[in-house]
Amino acid sequence: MKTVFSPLHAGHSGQMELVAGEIVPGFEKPSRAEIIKARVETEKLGPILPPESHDVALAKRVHRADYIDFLPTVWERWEAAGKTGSAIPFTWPTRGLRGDVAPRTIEALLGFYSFDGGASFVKGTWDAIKSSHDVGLTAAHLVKAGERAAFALCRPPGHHAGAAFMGGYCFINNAAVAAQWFRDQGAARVTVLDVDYHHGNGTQEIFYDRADVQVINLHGDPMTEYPFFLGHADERGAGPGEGFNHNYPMPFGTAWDAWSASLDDACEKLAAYSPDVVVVSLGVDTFEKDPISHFKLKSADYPKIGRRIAKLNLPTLFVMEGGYAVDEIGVNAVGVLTGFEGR
Ligand code: 6XA
Ligand code: ZN
Repeated sequence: MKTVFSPLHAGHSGQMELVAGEIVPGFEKPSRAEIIKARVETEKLGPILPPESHDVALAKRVHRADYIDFLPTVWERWEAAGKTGSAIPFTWPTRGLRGDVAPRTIEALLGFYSFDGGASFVKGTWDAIKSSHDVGLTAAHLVKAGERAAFALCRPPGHHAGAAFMGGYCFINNAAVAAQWFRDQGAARVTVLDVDYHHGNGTQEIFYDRADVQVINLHGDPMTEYPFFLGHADERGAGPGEGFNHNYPMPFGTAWDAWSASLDDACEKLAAYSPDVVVVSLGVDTFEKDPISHFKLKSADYPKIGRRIAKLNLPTLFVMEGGYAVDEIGVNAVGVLTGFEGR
């Protein structure tokens, strides 16, 4: 399997995040991608290719244009306002406030275009976002060209990013952009299968009222787990999309037996939908030692995930999302891919 990777991810480094009352160094750090890349090499998964540049007009197929146009301007506006450190949002247009009027200052716009204080900017952030977008689309091209599967080693991740907001380390929703691109290239139906520990609220929002992209999420129950405000089992899609969104919220402590039962059920729904291509939002923060998550999967479980997905026998794009147990992130993420390849 070919991997697409860009060194430009590394400029998104040293950013702070707001989490549960504290401003802390981001768990989403460059070593994550570097360790996965090193494991791709030692496991001889296949060639590692640089991304080709793709127009962000493709991202605007699933994101609002004004949101995508805002992202490259953040850091220069932040510096022009005399600020340093990390650009972190702090005020959000929740219920009872105006979410329809874009304010003018950078500190206000950060809140306007986000849902939490978890996606923050430093100087190299936009270049990393753009490279991650390019990585996802370049890998999608490989699958379109006939590869059975490809691995988009995206960083930053994407699945929390909605049509017009960032959050949870995510800016552009790489998996959603790729799914839409496959549709635009002629795929009749596409499934996004999200196995990250956290609910992919952005992907769900983007495709919620559509029947042409099935979205399936396995994740920590939002009653107790981030992102808290989406991801319940009764969210099944709306209008023409009714019945094409499937959520599998699971409690803290969930281990392989229960998790894989959800995966089996999800794969049955996926197979019944009969998509032309599958986009896997591949997070490995389901791991028992993940520092911010509460499932109990073991390293030996990840190849089993890959084998189950391979049984679908469909063209498959793997898009990297979360995973913060850095020492094991390479073993676990690449374990899914080697499992997919039957080894
Ligand atoms: C709160 C936790 C963000 C989780 C990000 C993630 N700052 N999403 O891994 O999949
Ligand atoms: Zn996650």
